[in-house]
Parts: sequence; structure tokens; C-alpha cells
Amino acid sequence: SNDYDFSQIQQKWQAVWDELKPFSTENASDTRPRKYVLDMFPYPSGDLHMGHAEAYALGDVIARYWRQQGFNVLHPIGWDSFGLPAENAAIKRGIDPREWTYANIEQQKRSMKLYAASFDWDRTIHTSDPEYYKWNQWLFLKMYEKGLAYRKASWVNWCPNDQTVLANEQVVDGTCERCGATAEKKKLTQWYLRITDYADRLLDDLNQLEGSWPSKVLAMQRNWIGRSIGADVDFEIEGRGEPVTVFTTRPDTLFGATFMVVAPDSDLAAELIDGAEDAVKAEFAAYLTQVQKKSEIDRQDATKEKTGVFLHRYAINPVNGERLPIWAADYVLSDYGTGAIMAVPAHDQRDLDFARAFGLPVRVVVDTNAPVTGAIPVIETDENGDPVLPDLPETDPAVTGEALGGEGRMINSGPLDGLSKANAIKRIVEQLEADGKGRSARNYRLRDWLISRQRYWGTPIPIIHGEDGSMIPVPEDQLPVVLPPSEGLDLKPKGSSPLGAAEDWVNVPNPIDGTPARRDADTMDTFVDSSWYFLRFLNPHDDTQAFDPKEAEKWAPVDQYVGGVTHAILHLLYARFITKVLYDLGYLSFTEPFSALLNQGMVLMDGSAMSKSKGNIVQLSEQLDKHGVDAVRLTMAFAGPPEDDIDWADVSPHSSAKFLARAWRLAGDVTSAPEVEWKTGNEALRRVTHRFLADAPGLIEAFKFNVVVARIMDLVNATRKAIDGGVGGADAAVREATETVALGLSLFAPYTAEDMWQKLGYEASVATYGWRKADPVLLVEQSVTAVVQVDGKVRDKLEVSPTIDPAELEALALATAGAIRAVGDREIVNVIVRAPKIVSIST
Ligand code: ANZ
Repeated sequence: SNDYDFSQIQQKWQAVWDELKPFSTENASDTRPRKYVLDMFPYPSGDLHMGHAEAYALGDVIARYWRQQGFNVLHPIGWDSFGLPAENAAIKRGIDPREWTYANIEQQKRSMKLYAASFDWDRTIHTSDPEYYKWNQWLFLKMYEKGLAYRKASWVNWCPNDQTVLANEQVVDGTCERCGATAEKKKLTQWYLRITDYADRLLDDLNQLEGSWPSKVLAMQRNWIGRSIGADVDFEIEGRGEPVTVFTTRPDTLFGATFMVVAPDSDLAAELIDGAEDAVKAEFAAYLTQVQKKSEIDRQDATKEKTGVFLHRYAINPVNGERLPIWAADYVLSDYGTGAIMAVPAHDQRDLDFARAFGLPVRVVVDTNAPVTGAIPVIETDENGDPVLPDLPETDPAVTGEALGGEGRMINSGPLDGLSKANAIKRIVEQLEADGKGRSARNYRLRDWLISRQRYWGTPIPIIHGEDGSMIPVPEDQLPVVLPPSEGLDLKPKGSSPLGAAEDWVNVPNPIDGTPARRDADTMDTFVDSSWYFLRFLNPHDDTQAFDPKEAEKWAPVDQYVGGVTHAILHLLYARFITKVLYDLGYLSFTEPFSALLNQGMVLMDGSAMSKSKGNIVQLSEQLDKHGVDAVRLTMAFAGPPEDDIDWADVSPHSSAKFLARAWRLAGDVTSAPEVEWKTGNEALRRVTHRFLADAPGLIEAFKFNVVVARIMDLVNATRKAIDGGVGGADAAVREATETVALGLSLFAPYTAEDMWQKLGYEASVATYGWRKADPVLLVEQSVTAVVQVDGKVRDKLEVSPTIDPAELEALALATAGAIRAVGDREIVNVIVRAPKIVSIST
């Protein structure tokens, strides 16, 4: 029939593809070049939504494109199926998290198949399968062996609502990233992965990704790692054998230090207060209690009033022997640098605010009015020849309350006087190093990765605790440590892992000597699961290894990663870290997991993100029912550049559907056979077709999907005109153009394209047919526009052959109405001809 019925077409082709598996990646004997195109895998929290629909439509364009270009494309999908959303939902419904999780996975799988994403369905993974998380445990043990996984007691971010630990990255504006509750601090013994050992490499290797990752993401990664370069300086402490080391980015200001500050929640503060009078101790204890209620964000908030307690202890400035009073104040953090600072109030705003609040001295050591470079300023003189000094504004920080952060010359600094900042830093660090009182140092904002979670639905940590406090790794041949059934366990968050109550599971003999021992009851952060999943897709059914290094050699790193900018820091940083660890362990030959990254925008509605509270959620399933899969996918690609947000209120899936029907009808109007001789076809239409064949690949590779869709629309219009306007459906060019429409559409609207392909007399599948090369002869432009200038002004234009003879062009130009009018009755003195583009007439 000649009616475009999308639901009938969808049904028909889904069955065919299920049977043919055109997207399974048989890699054993395939000699084609390879591409690995990966979409970030979803959480199975409910059915697919509009955001998924956008991401998977765009990722699929890329995968289908490379396949069409003759590559063997790996395009897998899986589920990130452990984690809090599943667990919380399961608790709410009183069911096993497995039941809820796997039901959602099945639902999402059905939706993805309907959505016709060209995934290799033989490679799906679920991170909550023991076959998968066994390898999380293996990875953990490898890292434990190398000292990269360790346990320590420390203050951790705590979500009082979810009753679980949060990584720094999961605290957003002082609140839990998932539930929005205000995060608190709690001291717990936790497992960490030593990502800080990799800080320099994680930072430096970002340079390799310049140009192939969004610059915004690179900047966010750099900022998160936050490398500062400075010095560690040792201060003797009166009445203490050991000096205290401070980290400073401004060792040049050492002569301006007027007090020392330690973090109230540090071991050092506890030690320094120990010998104090009871009243001081009590004051400190009360202060500490206050501090522990504050979030890190509040503590660093520059607008908050400075608070602190004098510890009645003194440090000695190593460069001038001055006694510096030691304070505890919460603006100094216990887990950055050394947890102690030298305060230089004249040049550091936080220190200045504190000094002004507590009446501490302020000493300027950088004269910021003194020029560092450039000419000596001219001094004005009055009629008597006396210098006229300009009215300088008050700059003393003690008066203005503004710390002097700028460049200048050192003053009040003994041997450093007169030096610039850079030279002073160099000089003082050399001096400190020579005296054994300091050394150059680096610090990072990045913290070690806290991976312990006190929740059920995650990977059990494969460690056994002996009665004597020893920790024994679960022997590799006993992996996986399988999660016990949730039945009978109270999954509600309560601050300790529910697994601790699974008596049969948690109590095990010590693998070393058979004495009673207990399993570690914490589970891993699910970011561990997703830190290496791209490698599991290479051999997802292998039960002898996490991944096959030989397959990794063939396929990895991922050529194109596609996903939301929400993962710009956490997930990408962790995956980069684990890749480097696996490289160091000798399993991989590359150090960056994702060679290129595309961040798609968000799907909005009426200008804002969709949310239940706003009641502006557009249901994907409704859109698919109403407009069809292809129309929704095409709309996603046509809406604009992929990085931009799409406002669903501003786009028209209805128009997309109408366009698809129009394209599809072309196939029904082609009356020639596939064997037709292309060269016999209408040349004008052939030119449009071949221009598209030539341009589309470059446009796709530049992610200009919307432009390609627009060009397909042009091609459809030109073809329709040819059919109805005399060239007719039997012309070879009409077949050629229509086939090209199907090839182009196969990237965006796979059902429509496949059906057109069949109507055109081919077997499935258009997706694996390939692309046609443009004929260069048909790309040569038939005419170019020549401009006619009179006295420098454009007066007319001409369509001429690109190879026109200059004399002929001159004659044509002089005869144009525009030139005749502009010249009037004046005399022509000169004509310059630059064929075929310009004729310039002077009067
Ligand atoms: C003296 C000084 C003088 C400083 C000056 C700055 C300016 P970034 O860039 O973030 O690394 N600092 C060091 N450890 C700290 C901690 N645990 N909590 C709070 N502040 C800490 O900043 C490093 C600077 O922050 C260090 O340099 C130190 O203050 C402070 F004119 O030392 B500075």
C-alpha cells in the first residue's frame, strides 16, 4: 500500500532484525577496521525516558555511520544495576531489589529494541549479576595487593536520610546528590582507593584528550584534581619535640606570618590542647562540637564570620625566630595539605578576616604599589621643582580589610627585600631546603576514593576480618562472594550494613587458620562497577577473566563515548583512574579509556528540566505511540547541535513523521529496477544526490547531525520534484536519489529506511549495505556567480561557467543592465577581469 503506517513497519522490522542480528559483532575472522562506539549504560530505574531517547538516538547515529563506512563496529549496551535507586524503591515496595531491578531491565530492554538502537544484543551485561561483580571483587583484590585499596578511620560525608556514606563527589552544595538531604560528617572506618597516587597522571594525561573531549569537561576534571604548587615549611613548636609542617602556595610571604592555624578536627589540635588549662580545653571542646555540625562547604564559605579558639601554644617562624600564637579555626580543613597553615593576614583574605576578628597583627611583606616590570614612573613636579605625590588610596589591609593579593616587590622580608614574587619563592625555598626546614611541595584537591557503602544492593567487599583484627583477602578461587538473599534482612538504612545481620553469610572460618572470622559487610560504591564496564563488553561471557587483554588490544580504548555531562567528573575520573591501574598491572596497553567524548544536551520542556514536581514530564512511550520511533529519533537529531539542550515544546515530532512519510512514498514511486544504469539518469538530480553523498560523512563526523537531516530533506524535495515534474519515476536518477535518501535516513530513522530499501528491491539490511562514493565529475559546479563592480561597488551578478573565457566574461559584464546604469555617460577608463568571479570596471 502507499500509506505510511509506522507501527506496522516497526513490527515488521523488529522481527527481522531479531532474526538477522545485523549488529552483532563477530570479531574472530573479521578483517575490517574496528570502531568501538559506547553509550553510557543506564540505571534500570523505571522505563526509558526522553533523556535516554536522546542519548541513544545520537549514539546510534555514530555507530550506524561507522558501520556504513565499512567498519566493524562494537556498540554494546548493559545495565548499571546495583545501587541506591533500586534499593530504595525495593524497600518502599517491600520486595527484593533483584525483582525490581531485573523487571526494569526487561522493560528497558524491550523499549530499546523498539527504539531500534543498533546494539549487539549478545553482549548485554548487568553489573548486579554475580558473573559481573565477581570481577569488581577481583579488581579490588588486585588493588589491595598493590596497596591501592586500604582502610582508614576518618571523617566522612554522611547522608542522614539514606544512612550511607557519600563520596566528596556525591555531596552537591552541601547536600546528598541523590536525595537532597543536608550532608553531615561522621567518623567511620572505611575502604578507600588510592586515586591520589594518580593525581598527576590524571591531570597531565588530560592534555592527550584536548580537542576530542569537550573543553568544559577537561576543565571540570582539572579543577576537581586541583593541583597547587607551593612548599611545605616546618615550624618548631614550643614544648613539642616534633615540628609542625604547613603547606603554603606563598612561601614568599613567610616573613608576613603572624600566627598559625590548625584544623580543630585534626589530631594535631587534639594533641596541642592536651596540656592546656581546663577552661581552654572546655572552650575548645565546645568549639569542636560546633565545627563537626558544619559541612565543608560552610567551612569554606568566605562570607561566614570567622570563628576559632586560641590554643595557648606557640610556633617559631623558621626564618626570623618570631613566636606565632597557634589557633584552631574551622576555615582550615583537616584533610587538605597538612591541616595546619601559617597565617599571612596581609596577603590572604581568610587570614585577614580572622586577624581582624581576633585582633591579631597584620604585616605587609609585598609592596603591591611597586612596579615589578616596565618603565620607571615619571614623577610630576610643581613650579618649585618639588615632586607632586599623587593621592594614593589607602591600601593597608588592617585598615581596608582587603588583603593584598597582587604582584609587587618584597618588603619587611630580610634577604627577600626587593625581589619579585617568583624570585622570592625560588630564593626562600632554596634557603629552607638548605636549612632542612622546608621543601617544595604539591597538593591536590582530589581525595582518595571512598568506596565503602553500608547498603545491601552492591558488590560485597572480598575481605575477611580475623578475630585478631587481621584482614584476609578472600582467595581468588573463592570469588565471587555472592550477596546473600535479602529475605529476612532489614534493608532500611541504619548506618551499618544490612549484610552484618546475615549470620550464615557473614560468619566464615578464617581462610588462614580456620578460626572464627567475619566477612566485611560493606558493599562497594557502584562507581566501581562502571569504572571498567567498557572492558567487560569485549568478552562478557568469559568466566575465567574480567576481560581479555587481547580483545582490549583489538577494540579498546573506546573510539567514541556518548553520554550526559552529569558524568563529567565522577564516572569519567574513576574510569580513567582504573584504566591507569590496569595499565600499571600489565593488563592494558593504553592509559586513557575514552578517546573521544560527546556530551549530549538535556531534553527540556518549556525551558526547564522535566521533573515530577514540576509536572512537566513528557512520557517517551506516549511520544513513540503517537509519532512513531523514527519520528522521535529524527526529531532528536534534527533539533540542533547534539550538545545543545532540546526543548520538547519547541520541536515537532509531528512534522518529522510527515517528512518520513514523504520520503517513504518516494520508494513507491520508483519504477526502475535496481540494475538500472545510473549514468542514464537526469543530471541535475544526480548532482544533488552526489553533493549529498560527498558532504554527509564529514558532517556526521563533525556531529552536525541536524545539518545532515536538513540535507536529506532537500534531497527528498528534489526527488519529488523530478518525479512529478517530468523526469518521472522510471528515471535512473530518481532511483539513485531515493536509494541515497534511504541510506542517509538509515542513520536516523532505521525502520523507514529499511522499509524503503525493501520497496526498492533490496534485501535487509540497509544498515549494513555501506555508503556510496560520490562521483567527482558530478561535483564540479556547473556555474559560478561572477560579480560586476563599477568603481568598487557591486552593480550586477552573472551566472557563468567556471571555465569561461575572460574576454567573453568582460563582454557579458559590460552588457549587464546594472553596469550600463552605473556607468551612465561617463567614460570607461579601465576593466580588470578575474575570471570567473569578478569584473571590475573603473570610470
Ligand atoms: C600562606 C599564604 C599566604 C597562603 C598568602 C595563601 C596566600 P590552594 O591554592 O587551595 O592549594 N591552606 C593550606 N592548607 C589549608 C587547609 N588545610 N585549609 C585551609 N587552607 C589551607 O591554597 C593553598 C593555601 O591555602 C595555602 O597557602 C594556605 O594559605 C591555605 F598570601 O599559606 B597559604
